[in-house]
Amino acid sequence: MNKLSEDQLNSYKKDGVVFVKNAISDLWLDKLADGIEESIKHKSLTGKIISGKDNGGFSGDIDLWYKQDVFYDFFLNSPCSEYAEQVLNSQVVRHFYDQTFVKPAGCHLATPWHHDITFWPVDLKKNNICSIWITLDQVTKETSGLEFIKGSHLWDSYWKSYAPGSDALVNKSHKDLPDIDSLRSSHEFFSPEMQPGDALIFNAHIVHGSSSNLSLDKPRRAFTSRWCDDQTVFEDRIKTKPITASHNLKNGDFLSGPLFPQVRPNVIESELSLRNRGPIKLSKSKFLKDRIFKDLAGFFSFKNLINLR
Ligand SMILES: O=C(O)CCC(=O)C(=O)O
Repeated sequence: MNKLSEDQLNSYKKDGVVFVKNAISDLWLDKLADGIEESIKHKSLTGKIISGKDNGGFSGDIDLWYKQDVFYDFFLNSPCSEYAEQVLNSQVVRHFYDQTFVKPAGCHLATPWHHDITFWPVDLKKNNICSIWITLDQVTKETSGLEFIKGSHLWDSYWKSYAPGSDALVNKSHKDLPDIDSLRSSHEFFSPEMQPGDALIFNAHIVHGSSSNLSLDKPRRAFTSRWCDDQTVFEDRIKTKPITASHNLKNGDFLSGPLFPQVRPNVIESELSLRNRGPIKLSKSKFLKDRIFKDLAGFFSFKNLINLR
């Protein structure tokens, strides 16, 4: 068991974030690096949308495990599910999804202050989700290391969520975050210097962001895996992360099934059989249909992006 200390678990509870030195081995790091390189060359439809245009070379993708074996292997066999089990304080841990954030040297794109919970098709009150952000490169705040407002996971608000370079998932019914940078003296920030293989594990509600990559020679590659317990409830709201493969979940169901497989205390073979047969196919028509019915304006902004590429 990759055990977190009592102090680390207390930081997760109190601050909403915990730093884990050498969270994964060099072997996993090498595998992630290869996987990320491959994912940049062969972006999914959502990856193309997320990466956008004129974003200083920024590249991101989502649900990489659907088609790349290395990311499937990573969530099944890396220590991340063990970290998740401890911070979620749950015997049952499910893989929610994975995501990359790559800012090449000199990439001007910042990740705006945001919290993740409003991005996601889950009940805003019934979620126990953590993210594990792993850096593949040495980072400081200046080279786009992640920065957090300590304790902001306890703020009782739901904010508009901005992704780097895109406002496609901004739901106008949520509030604007206060201008964090002009109120720096009112908050306590956390942005550790990190080495390849170090991780930050954080709560779904914590406010975080990152600057552009000011390094002129080093890329900043990051990989996030996200994890939930068995009481997290599916709720498909407008402007939330699309689920691009077929599933049978209805609003009010617990997140489960082949797209959100249980990993701890054990895997459930019937949930893995879909992926074990080969890459999970994205359904472009389902993706576009979802967007049309859920959110007409959002559909047109996505469609324009797709057509432009
Ligand atoms: O890497 C970044 O800049 C953003 C990461 C992030 O927001 C996340 O993993 O939730």
